[in-house]
Amino acid sequence: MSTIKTVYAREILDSRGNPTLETSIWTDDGFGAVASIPSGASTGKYESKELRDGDNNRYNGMGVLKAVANVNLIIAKAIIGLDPQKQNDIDQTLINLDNTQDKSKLGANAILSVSQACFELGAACNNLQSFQYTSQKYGLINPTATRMPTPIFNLINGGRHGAGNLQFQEFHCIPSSRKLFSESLEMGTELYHLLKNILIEKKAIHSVGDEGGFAPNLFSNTDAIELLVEAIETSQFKINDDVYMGLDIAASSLFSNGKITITDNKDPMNGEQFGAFLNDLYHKYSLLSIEDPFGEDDWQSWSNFQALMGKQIMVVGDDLLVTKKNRLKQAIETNACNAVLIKPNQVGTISETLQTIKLAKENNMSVIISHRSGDTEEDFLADLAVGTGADFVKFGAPGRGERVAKYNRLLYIQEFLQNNQ
Ligand code: 2PG
Ligand code: MG
Repeated sequence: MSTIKTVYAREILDSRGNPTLETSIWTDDGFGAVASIPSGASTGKYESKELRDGDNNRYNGMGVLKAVANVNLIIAKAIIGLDPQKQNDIDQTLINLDNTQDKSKLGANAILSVSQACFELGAACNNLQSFQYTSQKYGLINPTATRMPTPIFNLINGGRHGAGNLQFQEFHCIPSSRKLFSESLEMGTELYHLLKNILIEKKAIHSVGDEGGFAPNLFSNTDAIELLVEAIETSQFKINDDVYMGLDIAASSLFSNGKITITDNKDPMNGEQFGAFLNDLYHKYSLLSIEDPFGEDDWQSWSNFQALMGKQIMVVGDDLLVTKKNRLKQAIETNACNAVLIKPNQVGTISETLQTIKLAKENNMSVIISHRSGDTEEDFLADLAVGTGADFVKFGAPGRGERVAKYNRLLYIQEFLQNNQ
């Protein structure tokens, strides 16, 4: 049996130029794994907390040297000698060591970097790739090249991710799940380039936001949807057949005193009015999914919306659920949504992430594995998505290194599966 011999964390940079952790773990018999951790901008109130130094003399207070020290000096001692394949034991050790509800003592960033590196190390010790290890260990699916997750491409970035004036955070193109992953990637990329040309022709801003999508200044959010329609209509693909559209409203950042103000409507709207507005958008554009249409505490609006729209579209809980099993349970009980966004750093360990995925699947909810707006060249999420049989992945636009690292990993996995079946 391999046991953990060395644990070493260091500070690296993420795609926004902010520090994050990279943790390497080795076994006594020479296996090793490295994991780096992303960071969100539109973070949910109920997420586990990343630990930042708050020292304004370094990286505007965003340094993670305290979290690094927590790994190297505290966590290392507790997990050296353990079997990296015992993921639940390792994660429980981390949870006990931290002993807070939101992992704020050691930092969810410190804890996840270790949890994820251990998971990848467990795969390495078995001479398996992480997606194979995931599917074998948790028995959620037997991956094949034709059962890969469908990519959700975030082609226009607004809200906290773009410097433009759009209130909605993300405008998605979603290929039909009939397509092979490689065909979907080709489609997403073709639409990405067409959209760029359209913006150039309109003399609009075509520089990109945090997730690689364009961040133009437009009159309204509906205009951004119209741009996606134009790109699709210019392409060889048929709208609502080959390709669909979706939105992440990220409404927690937009509602204030129970009302949302957007440039599409001259008056602020309450939850009910905004639900009706989104219903109209659905009828006009046949959207496939809408993420975070309401704030994370507005359970009633969520349930009303799910009752109204849940049969037609994916109602996706991100900030609402923060990848936590107890919040997902509440959503199931209150019928608040029918799809869950999974971001391991919202909860802080891989075991807890897998428990949430399992609960979602048991309740026939769609599962979407998601990056964060600040991310690294880490590609583990691609393996997690394939290994758990997730329905979708949301890894941003097909541009920028930290986004394509994950799409490229999916390409590799598809090819591997095609050649080994
Ligand atoms: C989201 C995410 C990722 P952030 O809201 O879905 O796209 O953004 O990482 O900023 O929370
Ligand atoms: Mg979101």
